[in-house]
Amino acid sequence: MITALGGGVGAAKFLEGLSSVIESEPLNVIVNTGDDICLNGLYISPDVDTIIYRLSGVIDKKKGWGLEGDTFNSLKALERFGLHTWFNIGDKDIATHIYRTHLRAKGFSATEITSKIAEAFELPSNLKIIPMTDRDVETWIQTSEGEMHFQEYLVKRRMKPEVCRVTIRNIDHASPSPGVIDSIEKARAIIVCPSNPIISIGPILQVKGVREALKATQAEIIAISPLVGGVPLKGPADRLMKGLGLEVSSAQVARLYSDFIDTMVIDVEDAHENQAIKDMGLKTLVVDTVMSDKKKSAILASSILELI
Ligand code: FO1
Repeated sequence: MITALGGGVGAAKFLEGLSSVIESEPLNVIVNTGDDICLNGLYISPDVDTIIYRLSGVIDKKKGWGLEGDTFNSLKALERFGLHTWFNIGDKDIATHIYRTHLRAKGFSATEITSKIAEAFELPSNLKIIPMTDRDVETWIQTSEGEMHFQEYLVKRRMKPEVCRVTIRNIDHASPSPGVIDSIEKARAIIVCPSNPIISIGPILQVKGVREALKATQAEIIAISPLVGGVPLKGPADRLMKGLGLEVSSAQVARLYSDFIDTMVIDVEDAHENQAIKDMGLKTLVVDTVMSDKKKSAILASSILELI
């Protein structure tokens, strides 16, 4: 069994390649839920949905999130009622959020709901998507213009306000969901996807017992930097790292994980950081990490599997 930790567009792309090269070996994906938001009464779990949509082949490839060929008529119609319309929920995508909200009202947990959604999208049976916790947690960003939900910062405010602090609300009460610790303890390898270290991987590491389990596991742990040439290909990793007073580099990403990973994978454009990462006592792999298509993410996944 291989276990992956991730969230967002970069993780989904990498997992698409990984799932194509592992054949039928079980792959458990522990997914960030800090990006979750309740808008207009609907519960949305963007990272979980992005990974399910990508792995079941229905993702909007151009955007990297949402469903291929979706339209936005219902969103437009909501304007009449003065509801939130800044978060682009498509007409087909909304069905997933209605289903999640319906199941929550019936008392199902995030883990149960995620597995039902994955089943409905006919995810291959060796792939298991596990939300990091069944607790409701939310990532909030303190900025120069006040505190706001991460999605508001990312989508509504287009990452414009300056970041001062990141808080994962309710994380102190978050226990790992069933299967999380087991997936870490029993894996032959664990891959930290090329996801934002602050708001995608960071929340997973803050769930009670997860970091300790990663330190204790016998599994080989390999992390992939989401930075290429010192910048993220998508998203606010650089702004968040800078805002928290961290150097924006793959070496810094490695430093954030150095207490539990064995190997750091960095892009060829960041090869000059190789020695600094080795000096932390880590192994390194310097390869092309830009996943411009499924073939390239499969090549990246294969080169990582060769390390195991
Ligand atoms: N990202 C955007 O940049 N703009 C959007 O309007 C948007 C809507 C959206 C709806 C459903 C969903 O599952 C994801 C959506 N995303 C959108 C992506 C999401 O905000 C981010 O990719 C992740 O939360 C970052 O990890």
